[in-house]
Amino acid sequence: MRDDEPREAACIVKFADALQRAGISKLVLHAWERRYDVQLSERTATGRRFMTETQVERLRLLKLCTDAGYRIANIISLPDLELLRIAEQHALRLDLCSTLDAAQRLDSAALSADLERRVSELGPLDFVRRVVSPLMDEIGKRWQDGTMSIAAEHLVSAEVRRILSDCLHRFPVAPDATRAVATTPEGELHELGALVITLLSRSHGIDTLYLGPNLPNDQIVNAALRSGARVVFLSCLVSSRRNASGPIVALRGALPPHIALFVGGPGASDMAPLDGVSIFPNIESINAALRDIGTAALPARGLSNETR
Ligand code: B12
Repeated sequence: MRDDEPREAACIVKFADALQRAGISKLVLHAWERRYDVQLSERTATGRRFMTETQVERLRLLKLCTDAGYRIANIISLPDLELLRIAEQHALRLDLCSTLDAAQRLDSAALSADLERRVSELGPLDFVRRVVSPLMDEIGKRWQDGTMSIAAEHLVSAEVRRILSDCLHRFPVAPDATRAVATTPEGELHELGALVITLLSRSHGIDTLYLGPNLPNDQIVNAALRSGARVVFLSCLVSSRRNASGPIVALRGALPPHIALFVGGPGASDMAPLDGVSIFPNIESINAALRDIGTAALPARGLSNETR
């Protein structure tokens, strides 16, 4: 080490190596530092440039995000964790090119083979996280900006639905397992979220019956009673926003107190707390509750909004 280099040699990176690892040129780095008045590198007392490991990683993430199409002006002040999330989402989308191409061509055989390969490589739960969620998000974007036909979206939705349904038998449940039903409220046609929660709850040993989407309240209550369910899982995307929480309050009122009502999905995330209804903002937040139900530790009246 030369005299003018800082002491913590282990976490410092020579300027040229840092630029190479981040994949950007000196010119671009200087332009970003000047234009946005940020410090992305350090200088020794004698003016020699270097970077810390943390700075190299930040620069690498900034480069990945700009490659993903984000404008540097919009991301330069984001925290590292947010940059990492964007970069990961982009990597997942890139990885889905073959799936999206097959969908765009309406090539059902290729689409099916592609998704089957992914589910067998990843297993059902990782398949949902790493394939279904980013894939359906991207399809939603393309559908909205008119670059993907409704037919292509329908083809993918049908194929994902088939594969997730096939996966249900991979989680056999004990005959005395806690029972549940999963569905979407009347008017809600988005069903993949309800299938995902069926799959996840079965992975926790809960015997969840998938009832399909768009079910009127009286049918939900009837199915829950006839199947001996202790929990009703409800997935809400658009309908709950439109109709506010009225139908969910009505469902809570119609269900006997010993049956818990768990509501989740994007349409539930901005719902006001409701007495006797557990609202989950995302799939991760329900894991602890599912573990409790799987081990039969469900409170008599079900949970309420403490999970928010
Ligand atoms: C596929 C799709 C459809 C298909 C659904 C087919 C099917 N068989 O399910 C069809 C064609 C029917 C459809 C119709 C419509 N759609 Co649509 N659709 C989508 C799309 C592209 C994907 C949805 C999806 O399946 N995602 C994958 C699943 C796995 O994700 P998810 O449901 O969010 O579930 C995850 C979490 O939310 C959570 N979760 C879900 N449920 C639950 C429940 C519990 C208890 C828990 C804990 C967690 C949980 O876990 C899952 C895994 O992480 C989305 C785009 C998007 N970005 O979501 C638009 C989208 C949802 N649709 C939209 C719209 C506007 C519509 C229509 C109104 C369009 C129209 N003009 O007709 C209709 C409404 C129909 C209706 N009445 O319900 C909008 C909703 C906007 C809004 N916020 O209100 C979106 C966001 C598209 C957009 N960018 O505008 N759609």
